[in-house]
Amino acid sequence: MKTLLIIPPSNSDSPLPTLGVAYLASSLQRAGHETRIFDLWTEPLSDQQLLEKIGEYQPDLVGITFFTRRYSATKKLADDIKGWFPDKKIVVGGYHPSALPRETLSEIQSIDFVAIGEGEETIVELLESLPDKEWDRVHGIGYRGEGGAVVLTPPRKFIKDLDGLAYPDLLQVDPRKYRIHPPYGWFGLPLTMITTRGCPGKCTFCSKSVFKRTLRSLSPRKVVDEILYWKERLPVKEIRFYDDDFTISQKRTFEICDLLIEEKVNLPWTCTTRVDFLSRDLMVRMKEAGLYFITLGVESGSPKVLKALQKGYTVRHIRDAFSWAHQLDLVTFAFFMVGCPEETEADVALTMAIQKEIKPDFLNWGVLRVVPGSQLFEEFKRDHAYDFSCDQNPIYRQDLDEKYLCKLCKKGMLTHYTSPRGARAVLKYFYKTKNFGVIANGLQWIKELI
Ligand code: B12
Ligand code: SF4
Repeated sequence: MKTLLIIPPSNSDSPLPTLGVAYLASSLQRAGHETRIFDLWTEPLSDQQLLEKIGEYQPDLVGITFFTRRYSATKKLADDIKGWFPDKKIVVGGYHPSALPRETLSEIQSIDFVAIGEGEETIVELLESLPDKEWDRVHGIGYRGEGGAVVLTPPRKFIKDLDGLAYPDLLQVDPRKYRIHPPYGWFGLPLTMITTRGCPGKCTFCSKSVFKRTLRSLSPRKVVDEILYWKERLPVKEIRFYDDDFTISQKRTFEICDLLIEEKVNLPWTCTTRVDFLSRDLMVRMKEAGLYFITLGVESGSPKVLKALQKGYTVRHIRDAFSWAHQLDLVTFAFFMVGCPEETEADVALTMAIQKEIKPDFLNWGVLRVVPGSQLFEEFKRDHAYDFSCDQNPIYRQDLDEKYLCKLCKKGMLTHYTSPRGARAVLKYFYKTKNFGVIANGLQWIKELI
């Protein structure tokens, strides 16, 4: 049978391969089903082109990955496809429908099914259930039953052994089609990988609708085998681990580093993690194994706000992590947030102060927004209406003016990028990458900040 998977278009300026869809494709292929991916993020199609291409391919099932921030594009895709081909079944999956399955089916009538949670097994079973219309036996889905009432089947169990998964189909979700964007990609085309699923952390803003709080990981051997596999097939020049918290198990990270060295992988790499999931020894080993750039969530410099966000780390962890990273001459990227629970102007001042103290090379400030599947969203929806059709998540602090919060973000970023350290980091990036194509974008961005 044939499945068409679609990645909706996005105007995000930081495109990265959508690994979830790449995993679905390889899982379908392994089960013997032909699968095609239309990645409209990298290769937008006009309505006419899309209609013609679907008409030519004639899939039995159309699957669309659904991000909250791409609500309107996803709805339009489903509406168009159902309008052109009323008999084609459409399933959506991902964080948004996993958090809001009933709402998704009620709001978007063109969607036949929502997949809730991990999708590799669900999509194969759903596809195979279509001829006999036995989809009520498929766990982890929702659909409209008799009289239009939404039916949710029992939850899908997690795949126990992630090592058993086929490699994501990166020949279809092709990293070469993605523009490398600053401040990443110092050495060239990145191989993007996700090596863990689920996180026991309790951060209140983080969506847990798909992978929940149980940590599952690829074994170090599998991680390195996958790198070697893709290194032979794609002209990758570095690795970008985009796990939420790559070093969540320090023991596993040491083992990955040992293998990267042992197998002479020789690719520089970057990862994102939490400041308290690190030690100096681990960082030293990571650097020996090729780490050159580390992204760390700082969020706030206020102990009170860190506690309110249930981050589980302290300002001391932030200081230590940055100090080790500087000693090892790693490129550092810090994330900060404003508009947090219990945050006052004095707390924002503490965040500004910690930014100056820890001296990251690159940084980003964002306004805290509530995303479906997070603890904050559950609290928020009790008192506030929400509407995602505008492709934006509501700000958490409804008592504050959004423009004021955006201004704080701009201030935080401008303070840094006009400082010698920030300016030096940007110049170094351009010097190293010769990525001059993005200078115009950078200048536009600075203009907007001012
Ligand atoms: C890498 C990443 C990014 C990258 C790239 C995203 C991409 N192309 O995939 C970038 C940096 C661009 C990004 C941006 C943003 N992100 Co992001 N990101 C992630 C991250 C860390 C990994 C995604 C991933 O690859 N997961 C691994 C794969 C295997 O899982 P998956 O994608 O969920 O797919 C599985 C299932 O969901 C399901 N599935 C998915 N699609 C479909 C479709 C069908 C038909 C079926 C059946 C099943 C199915 O099956 C898949 C296999 O099991 C996740 C957190 C996480 N750990 O997942 C956050 C996450 C997805 N991001 C999030 C957010 C909030 C954002 C931003 C809004 C941040 C911001 N403030 O700008 C933007 C939005 C961008 C946009 N306009 O869409 C939230 C999403 C919450 C939500 N309700 O949508 C997450 C969950 C983080 C969190 N825990 O809160 N992100
Ligand atoms: S933000 Fe990171 S550490 Fe916190 S719960 Fe989410 S994944 Fe875990």
